Amino acid sequence: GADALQHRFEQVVESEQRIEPRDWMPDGYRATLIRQIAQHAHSEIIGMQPEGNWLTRAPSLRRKAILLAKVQDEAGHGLYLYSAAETLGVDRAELTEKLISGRQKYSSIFNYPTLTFADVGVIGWLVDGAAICNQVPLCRCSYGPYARAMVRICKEESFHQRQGYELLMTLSRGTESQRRMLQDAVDRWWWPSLMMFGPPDADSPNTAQSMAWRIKRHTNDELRQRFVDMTVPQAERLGVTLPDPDLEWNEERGHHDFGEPDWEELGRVIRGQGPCNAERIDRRRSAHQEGAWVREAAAAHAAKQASRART
Ligand code: FAQ
Repeated sequence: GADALQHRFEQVVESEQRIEPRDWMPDGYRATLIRQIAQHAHSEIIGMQPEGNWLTRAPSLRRKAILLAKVQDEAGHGLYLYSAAETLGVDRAELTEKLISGRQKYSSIFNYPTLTFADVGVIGWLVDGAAICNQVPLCRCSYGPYARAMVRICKEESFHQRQGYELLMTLSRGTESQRRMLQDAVDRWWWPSLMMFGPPDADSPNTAQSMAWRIKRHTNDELRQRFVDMTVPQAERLGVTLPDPDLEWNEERGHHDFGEPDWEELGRVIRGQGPCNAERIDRRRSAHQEGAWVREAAAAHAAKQASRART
């Protein structure tokens, strides 16, 4: 009966085995995964825009090839994640519709503008760095298809992070104005990167249940702390200052103390009022409309193949 199913589900989760698409799962578990995986997929797809903005203006052929590869990887990540969501009984077309009508979220970070080429490096270093911190534990998520998608995605994110750091290392060895450009990009992206981890634990309605289901493996604040600790020595090596006067090593805790991000700002960006929200969604909507003929042609082709196979 229902109790036996619930019991078996809990046993699988508690023994660190994986829940698979055909297994019984509580409705709330399914809904939470659809919400998180869809939001994650949308983030990868919308996340192509800020860096894509610099593809035609990369300073060298080498930088252009690297950036092109990275942006294409993000498209791939979006597609694996939509496929993982589809194993839960939703349809990718429906998820896209929810994104472009503003009914599903994507990461706040992609609503900030990319003003200089240094932003490309800083996105790799900080944004992909934060993504790795958040996503490595998701490789142990209790839902099999999501956990497995994360393994490959994390490998590619590591390459993204390295390319960003290497770009910034080059800038840091450059001219005075290149070093200023680097510092300016760090100043603009630091706080939004900390906000990627979500609201503080006390204001995070979903964390407790998602941890109990072993979808999330750490709280938002735990991961944010891990990210700060990981990033500080890298900033030192780059010779940049992280724009937080309260940032300092706390010997007793064995971690860095740091200041409070502007949570009001995160709330505004999540509600759609960030600097680039409207532009990002407009761009996504028009790309979707411009692609309508491709979807129609693919569907017509598939129908023709299927009818040939029958005869
Ligand atoms: N932005 O209760 P919680 C990438 C929402 S990395 C927007 O703490 P939860 C790689 C949250 O959905 C970025 N919304 O929620 C890349 C919830 O609203 P809801 C994507 C946010 O789910 C790099 C409400 O606030 N990564 O794409 C944000 O337990 C470079 C309450 O929050 C992922 O999605 C935010 N920052 O924890 C690509 C990772 N924070 O849905 C291109 C997977 C919170 O109830 C270029 N996701 N909200 O209406 C997660 O780990 C979690 O979903 C969190 C949020 C940690 C993001």
